[in-house]
Amino acid sequence: MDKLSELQKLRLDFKPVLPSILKSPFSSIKPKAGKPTSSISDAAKLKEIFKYNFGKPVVTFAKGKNPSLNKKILKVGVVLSGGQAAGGHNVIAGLFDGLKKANKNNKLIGFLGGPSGIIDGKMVEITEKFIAGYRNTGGFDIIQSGRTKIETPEQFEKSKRTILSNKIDALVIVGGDDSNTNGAMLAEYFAAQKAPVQVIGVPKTIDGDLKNDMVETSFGFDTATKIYSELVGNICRDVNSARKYWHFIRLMGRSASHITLEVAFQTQPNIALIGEEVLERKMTLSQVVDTIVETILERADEGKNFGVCLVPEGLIEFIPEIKELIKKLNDLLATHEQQLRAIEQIHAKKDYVYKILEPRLAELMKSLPAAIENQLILDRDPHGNVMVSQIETEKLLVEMVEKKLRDMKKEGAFKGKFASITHFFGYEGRCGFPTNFDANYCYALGYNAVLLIANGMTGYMSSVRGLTKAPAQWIAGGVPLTMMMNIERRKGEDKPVIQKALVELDGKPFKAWSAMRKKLALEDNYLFPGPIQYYGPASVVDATTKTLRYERTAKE
Ligand code: FBP
Repeated sequence: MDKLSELQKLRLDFKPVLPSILKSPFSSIKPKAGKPTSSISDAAKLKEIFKYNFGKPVVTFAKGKNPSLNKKILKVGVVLSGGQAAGGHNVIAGLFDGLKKANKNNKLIGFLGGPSGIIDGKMVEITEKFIAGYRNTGGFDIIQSGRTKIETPEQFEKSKRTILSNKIDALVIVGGDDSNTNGAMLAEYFAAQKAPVQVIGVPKTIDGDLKNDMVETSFGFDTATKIYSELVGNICRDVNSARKYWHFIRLMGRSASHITLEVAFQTQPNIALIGEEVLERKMTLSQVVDTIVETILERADEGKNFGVCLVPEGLIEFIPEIKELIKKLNDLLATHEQQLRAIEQIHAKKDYVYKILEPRLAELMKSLPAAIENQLILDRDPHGNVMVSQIETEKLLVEMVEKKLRDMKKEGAFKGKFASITHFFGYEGRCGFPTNFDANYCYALGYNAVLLIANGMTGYMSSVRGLTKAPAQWIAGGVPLTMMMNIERRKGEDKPVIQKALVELDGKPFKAWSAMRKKLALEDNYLFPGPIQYYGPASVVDATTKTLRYERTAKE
């Protein structure tokens, strides 16, 4: 039996390229601080909550003598939090190599199974031998992940105990917006408790919704969108060959439609719905269905009873009437948690929910297919988010499109045929071998986090920028977590959170898509990106996402 595939063996030897600035000895890299920062909004409230960490400056590393570098031996803990994203293992490899470069006696500890590993004190020391088998590989299996939120005073206290009793100097939290929000809370807690523990975040999520000027993309987005693009491209070719089905493909990405937009650029399907546009235009569910039907009819008129429609998994949350329903359900599920937990049968749970909802919203809920109703009242994740990956929006849309076309057929308004196939591409995009981009980016993020720690920073996110350039030219530094925050309603309460970056309708990527979509709806200009390539010409193996190229060329 083989232990490793040929590609596995080859990828272990890939040497990530560090930004040039990070290659110097640490004592020759100086942090340059910018001006004090604020938050996205709600500055006064956030200043009150984050008394110790609010307003810190953005930091960029530059060449120069650094006499204030912390030379003491460091013990750093790392945790992988939330959904998997390709490159997590390289963050750990970058951390490990950075720590050993600073001092061979430095230690890296991995908390097992996500944040619960910190609470429960479950950990493992990461050694050269241990990390060797994981370099440049996908997945989070080196120390696994989890979605526990460190929330209650007891959990904060237990986390502090684990960290102090193990003499850990700094904690690196690799996570998305919610996990990094948790990181900001921990940094503040440690500061308030006078516990000498630094907290540094690393931007992870395939969803691509943790980004701003200083954090150009989260890791994993590049690999996930390339994997989905290969699959969608293959379906486009099948569609174009068989010419008999409409494929409705739901793509992961939580609330934001960045993944769908990027896959649309890479494959040029006939329809790509963008949740943020649906919200902005306040489109009802039946209006969304109408726009799909319009394209189906136009294509049928040309004898094309086939096509590809991309559906972002978060679409359902953006349809105003359903958004209102979900918002209400979020509050009610939190306030009636115990009562609902005591009810076992799903139909009884639904009856209970109908009674506590306003009649108008109860009627709306009853009008949805039973499966969708059930999915809407599923438990929220520990951060209070609806688990949109469990809601089969593509099936809801197909059901409604079919009904509309049946009615039109009876009236003689539709003469074509409609046969559909639904898909959901989600989990298959999260653990592939990281692209060269993600392998380099993650390694740099981990390595850079060590520099932030050695320079005494806390409450910062590791930031590596200038990503459309070659890795050697990337800029490294840190961005204060509070700078990305605002106050939002979660589980029925106002909470400080890192704001999700949604698709901006006046941004270059969306504008580029809206300029091309009319033509793509009718013509069949499908693109077939094929599988990720790791070896070959730079135009193929090092290509960043189109989203990043559109966004950064708009700004540079
Ligand atoms: P993160 O935000 O934690 O990175 O999660 C990303 C994601 O893959 C979403 O796209 C998806 O909706 C969700 O995780 C699925 O969660 P789970 O893995 O708990 O089923």
